[in-house]
Amino acid sequence: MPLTPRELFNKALRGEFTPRPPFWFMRQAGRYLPEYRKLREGKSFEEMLMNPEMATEITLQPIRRFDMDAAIIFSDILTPLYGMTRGLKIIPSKGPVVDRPLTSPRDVDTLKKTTPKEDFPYLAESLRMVRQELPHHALIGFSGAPFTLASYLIEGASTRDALKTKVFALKYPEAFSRLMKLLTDVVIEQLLTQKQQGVDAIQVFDSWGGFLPPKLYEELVKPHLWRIFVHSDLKNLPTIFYARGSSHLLSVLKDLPCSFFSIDFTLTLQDARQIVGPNKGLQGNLDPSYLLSTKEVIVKETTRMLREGSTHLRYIFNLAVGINKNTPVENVEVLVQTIKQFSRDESHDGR
Ligand code: 1CP
Repeated sequence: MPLTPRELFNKALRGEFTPRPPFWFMRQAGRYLPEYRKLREGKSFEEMLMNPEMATEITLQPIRRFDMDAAIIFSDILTPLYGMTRGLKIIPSKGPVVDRPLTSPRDVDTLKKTTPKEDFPYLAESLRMVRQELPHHALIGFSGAPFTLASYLIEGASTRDALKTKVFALKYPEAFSRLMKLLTDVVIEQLLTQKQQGVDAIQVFDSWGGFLPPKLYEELVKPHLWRIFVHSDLKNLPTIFYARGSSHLLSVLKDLPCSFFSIDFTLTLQDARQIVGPNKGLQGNLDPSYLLSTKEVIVKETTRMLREGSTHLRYIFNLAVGINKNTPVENVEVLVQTIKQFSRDESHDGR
């Protein structure tokens, strides 16, 4: 009997032999899919996010089309922030915007600690519905990392450099630490809720963590991540940590007690492996720009990467950053077929 996608995914999480590496794509649900754009017409992002039937449909769309091994729940890293701050909205041409960003230590005290049960019950309900519809695919839950969430609250929008966040942390270390503690509590509860709904793994996204130099990352961020990953109720759940633009941070991150690191395109899988050692899993790291090129280029680079990654058993194929919204779906199909046809050499001595 061939393995189900869920079995394949879980075997790779445990470091067991699989005929090929499992795969999913960051931002696999969303704007490059015509069926997503159709459903999105005339609705706000929040209307879709907060409606479990719609969130379930959007989560399933890429699986129906491409049969990835894992689905990632359609939600957002900003979900716990809606009840926490005023006027958070996603504006289609601009991204997230917060009405009153944090500018002083006292502003931290105005934040309300949100809980999944009271403030975003739709997340658990969406997961319950997806889990029911998709028993044979892996399901991934996720949250933003505390630093990235802090940056949205302080910058008030997407950031090019996290400058305001860094200055806030340097000028007001005590208030910043309070903010990070609060966000860490919120993240932990969000992850526990997702675990209760039977997710196979969770991924924590530190999308703006790469703006910090190693020393600041180690002092200001790492202790909070540590608290997440050693939480007694999260310990037996596989955890994937992703910090975008973070090759300079990997030697600081390497002993974090997570199971996998998701690697962006600022280093090769081989170099990442050298840094993190043999016992951590790696996920990544095709630059999604390839998907806007040609079939031949996609097949060639994907095959090369599959060979590079799958010398080791704890490997999940993924993109380096989220899929671009202008990606032709035919090119994603080429990528998917290339991965599905790949066969790991049975005789390899990967660990
Ligand atoms: O149609 C639209 O306009 C909405 C676009 C969209 C989508 C599809 C947003 C708004 N969020 C999402 C879903 C989403 N976001 C998922 C689940 C779907 C999937 O991956 O298939 C996930 C995992 C996220 C995670 C997310 N949201 C991150 C981390 C990932 C990364 O790329 O680093 C970040 C930074 C966000 C914030 C966010 N949400 C949406 C926007 C436009 C943004 C801003 C991104 C930015 O600040 O550049």
